[in-house]
Amino acid sequence: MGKILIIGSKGQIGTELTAELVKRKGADRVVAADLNPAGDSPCAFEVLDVMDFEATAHILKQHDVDEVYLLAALLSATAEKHPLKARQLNMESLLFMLEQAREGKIKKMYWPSSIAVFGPSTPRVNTPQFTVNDPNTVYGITKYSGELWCRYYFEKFGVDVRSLRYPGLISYTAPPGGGTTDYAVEIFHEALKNKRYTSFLKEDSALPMMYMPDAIRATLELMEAPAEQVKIRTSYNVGALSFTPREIAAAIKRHIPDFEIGYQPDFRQTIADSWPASIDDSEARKDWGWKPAYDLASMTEDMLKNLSEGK
Ligand code: NAD
Ligand code: AKB
Repeated sequence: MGKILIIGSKGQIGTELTAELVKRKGADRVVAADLNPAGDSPCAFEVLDVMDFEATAHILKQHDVDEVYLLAALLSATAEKHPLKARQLNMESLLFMLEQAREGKIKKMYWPSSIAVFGPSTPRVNTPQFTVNDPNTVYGITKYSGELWCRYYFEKFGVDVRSLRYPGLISYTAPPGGGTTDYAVEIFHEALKNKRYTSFLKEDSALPMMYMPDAIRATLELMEAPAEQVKIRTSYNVGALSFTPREIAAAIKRHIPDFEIGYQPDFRQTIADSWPASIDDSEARKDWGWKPAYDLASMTEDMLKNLSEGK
């Protein structure tokens, strides 16, 4: 049996996905890779720039890889600052890996998309799976065109590529990597440290969010689903939570009564305004049984508990 390679393994998702894959499959079946070599790895680790295609192809061969999780990307806020770099990394790494799959060098791949594939003309509440997609951010444009490439390689060449449109992800293990939803992680750290947080989004700016244990489970459930159940080959809407900065602050205040929040919206507000407020994930529920476990109260309690214990 071939190995599983996670590219971008030191990021917010990669850290937890790598740990879970090692737990489920065994350390000898998993290889982690990232530009950033910091910290320990629970399995074999390679320092890799995925844009170095020769080195990436070499790692696929050297480790007998047959399944890839391609997580390396620039997220929404960083991508607005470095548009061409974002276009290059987010698109070309995907096309390189799709080509590897088309040539039979890997059997299966996962590539995450985002709620950023939607835009200002998309219905904002309970955003359907199939609707207007008119992203107006660099990041959203790369994610939406990436989705179309995934479907093209599936339909034309039979490449087994699977994808989820993650909402903003909340976790305590690794910091978020430069997105618009990062406030929903920062707020917990600041609440515990300083009992005060200044949000870069307005108090009533609702966005879809998900706790990381749900996101990791959704990813692995999709990857383990029989191929015929994976009917959408662009990317699946997956929902869990939807809240505003004011609502998450109130949830934290139930545990830390003297916590205070202030608001100083910056350029990320414009990005948030173009995204959905909540997501209709009925296709994912129907096709492969998606169901989130955490609501705002249970996510908040678990975040505060784990961060206070220094995890
Ligand atoms: P992150 O920024 O935390 O992690 C990305 C990792 O990729 C980092 O460890 C970085 O060092 C690595 N990386 C960057 N350039 C690289 C390169 N050239 N070669 C190898 N490694 C490189 O991002 P994340 O939050 O873990 O997101 C992972 C994926 O999930 C991205 O595609 C992102 O768009 C998507 N996503 C994330 C969220 C979220 O809320 N975290 C939501 C929607 C979609
Ligand atoms: C971001 O804010 O860029 C990400 C995402 C929702 O894709 N968290």
